[in-house]
Amino acid sequence: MAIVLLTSVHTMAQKTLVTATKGKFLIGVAVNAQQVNGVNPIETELIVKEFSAIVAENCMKPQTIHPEENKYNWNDADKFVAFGEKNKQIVTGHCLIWHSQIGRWFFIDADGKDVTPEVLKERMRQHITAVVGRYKGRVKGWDVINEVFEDDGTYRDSKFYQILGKDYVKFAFQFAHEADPNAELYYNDYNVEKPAKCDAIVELVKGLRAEGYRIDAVGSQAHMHMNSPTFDETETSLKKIKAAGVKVLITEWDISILPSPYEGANISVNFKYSKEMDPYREGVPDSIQQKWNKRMLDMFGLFLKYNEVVDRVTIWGLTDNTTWLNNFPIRGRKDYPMLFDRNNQRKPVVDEMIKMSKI
Ligand code: 9MR
Repeated sequence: MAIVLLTSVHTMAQKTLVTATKGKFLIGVAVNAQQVNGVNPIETELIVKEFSAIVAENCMKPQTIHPEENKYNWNDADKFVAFGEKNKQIVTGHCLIWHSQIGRWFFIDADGKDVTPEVLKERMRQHITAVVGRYKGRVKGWDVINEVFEDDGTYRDSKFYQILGKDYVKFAFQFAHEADPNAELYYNDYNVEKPAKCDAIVELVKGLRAEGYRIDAVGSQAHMHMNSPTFDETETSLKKIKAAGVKVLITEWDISILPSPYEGANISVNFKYSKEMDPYREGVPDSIQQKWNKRMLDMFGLFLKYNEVVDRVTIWGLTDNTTWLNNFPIRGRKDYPMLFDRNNQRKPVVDEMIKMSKI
């Protein structure tokens, strides 16, 4: 009897979201450079055991991987891709073209003036060809372009847009496809739940597809707060993307438990620290924790409901220790948005998510 009991406890401990959601969607995690380098073996074990897909939190971004015109830093990105292969995880590349985290050199000539459209297009081609080409056949899909639109659906006034106009988006998809014709290609953005932004993305996707460009999915970053986006806004965005004929990827999911002065993920935004905005330094009160759990489960239930079109749900980080939200949009706070706590323990909400997944 005692043995049977032990076995069943052991089996229960083995259940993961990966197995529970099998056939529905992939469960991914963003891994940071320390994790890629295996600095903390407990974190490594969790990444391998609890997730079926990985994405690089930072090491493939233009500024990191291509800091100067003829200089590439492949070190961490190579390790990241090898890590996924070794552990039989699906590897996503993030991100090829983004207005942020990109060396200034990309847009200027030797005199510091904006380059011509031809030069910028050629730099995009070289960058994308080098990065996608290096991992050809090993990366399942790429966040080709990140954050093109403002929340009101207008084009972001980025250097790419200023120099090349809207066409920079097409160029990015074209070059990525040429570099690895078998790779999936994604459009990625935050606040996809905002109606005007979602509509703009859907229009873009339809236009690209009508012109014969490959685009497989819209990545909805899904950086969420306790009260926004609403459940209905989120569901509507999933429906709209589905209707556009592409898959949805939940690419950077987290729900901040802290009060926020800002809705969005534009990392140049920063607010001053105050104690009132950092209320849970000593721990999260039970009532708030329950509210967060419910919100996680509501959203996860929605992803499950749309699993026919949702291909992957990726959490933007592993533990509450390592989440970017401890420093955004206010530096030095204590947030609790991840599936694992500061002691690397799996939160009870994961068991609830596992139960929901089997229905
Ligand atoms: O989580 C990332 C953080 O560690 C970096 O400092 C930051 C700038 O590179 O980017 C964060 O990740 C962003 C992602 O690449 C794109 N969407 C918004 C994410 C959160 O800012």
